[in-house]
Amino acid sequence: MKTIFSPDQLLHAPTKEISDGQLVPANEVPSRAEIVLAHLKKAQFGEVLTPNEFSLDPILKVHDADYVTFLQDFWKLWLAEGRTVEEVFPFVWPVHGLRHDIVPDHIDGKLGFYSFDAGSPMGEHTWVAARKSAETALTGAELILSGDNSAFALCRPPGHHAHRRLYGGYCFLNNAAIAAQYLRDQGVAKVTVFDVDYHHGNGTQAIFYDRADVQFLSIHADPKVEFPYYLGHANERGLKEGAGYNHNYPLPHGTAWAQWEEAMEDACHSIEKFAPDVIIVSLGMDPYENDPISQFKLKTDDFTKIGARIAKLGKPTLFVMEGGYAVGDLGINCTKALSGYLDTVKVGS
Ligand code: OKP
Ligand code: ZN
Repeated sequence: MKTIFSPDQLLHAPTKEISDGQLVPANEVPSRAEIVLAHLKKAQFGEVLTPNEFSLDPILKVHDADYVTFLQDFWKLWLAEGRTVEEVFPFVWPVHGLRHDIVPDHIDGKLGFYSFDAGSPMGEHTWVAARKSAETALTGAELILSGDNSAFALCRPPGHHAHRRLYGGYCFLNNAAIAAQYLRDQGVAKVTVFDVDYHHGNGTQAIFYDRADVQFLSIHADPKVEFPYYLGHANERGLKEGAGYNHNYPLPHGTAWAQWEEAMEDACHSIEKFAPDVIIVSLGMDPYENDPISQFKLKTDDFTKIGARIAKLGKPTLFVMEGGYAVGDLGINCTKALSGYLDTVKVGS
């Protein structure tokens, strides 16, 4: 299995985030990607390619043009306002009853307009890194189109929380959604996005909510008690043509393998029924028992089992990295998921 990664993805390097009422050290840091890369190399997992270059078109198929322009320009606007702080945070949002139809000119108004949390630091290089991260996913999609049975897009920053016109949850561009849409536009009829990150993939869900050509399934902590709080409930089943193509598995804090696996089995049956041509896995390693921001209890070997079950679905599969913040164990957990997949595919064929 080939891995795709660009060193430019390391340029987004937040040092702190807002959480629990204070500035705390950032969780979504460059070393996450570096440790995954190091472990894949150590396991002699396969070739590591840098992403191909793409025009903005495949990104603009998923994200609104004004949002992409904002991501490209916010740093300039921040500096123009005389700000010297290197990390950019919103602090006011157009929530219930406030207007959504006029985009403010001021940087602080724009930041709140285009975000849904205060926990996603941005800086000078965030756009470059996010764009490369999306191109890493797109290159993975190209590998699948050219006949590879699987690929690993080592995306960072992650993507699954980003909506068409909103950033949040450390995510700016929805890498998995951009890859899914690209596959569709290249003639792949049916795509499944299976999100195993600890957090609900609210952005991916929202992007495909009214569509029957992209199925979305997510196993995650119950939004009643976990970020992103306002999406990810079991009764969100899709709208219009998309009705029945969205599946959420909210699970309680403390969930360990047996309960997680039960949800995965159900999800896999829905995937089998949908019969996608390609599966994209939003691969978060944060259901891990030692993850600093998660309250699930998966163990390192459980990631092998996740990979193996996905392999049994028997479809070309693009793994797109999402979360996972126990940096010390992130490389091994990720390698376990991917080799669990690959070892099972090999035995099967
Ligand atoms: C991104 B991904 C913890 C605050 C956590 C946001 C979490 C974003 C997770 N006190 N804030 O899904 O792994
Ligand atoms: Zn997560």
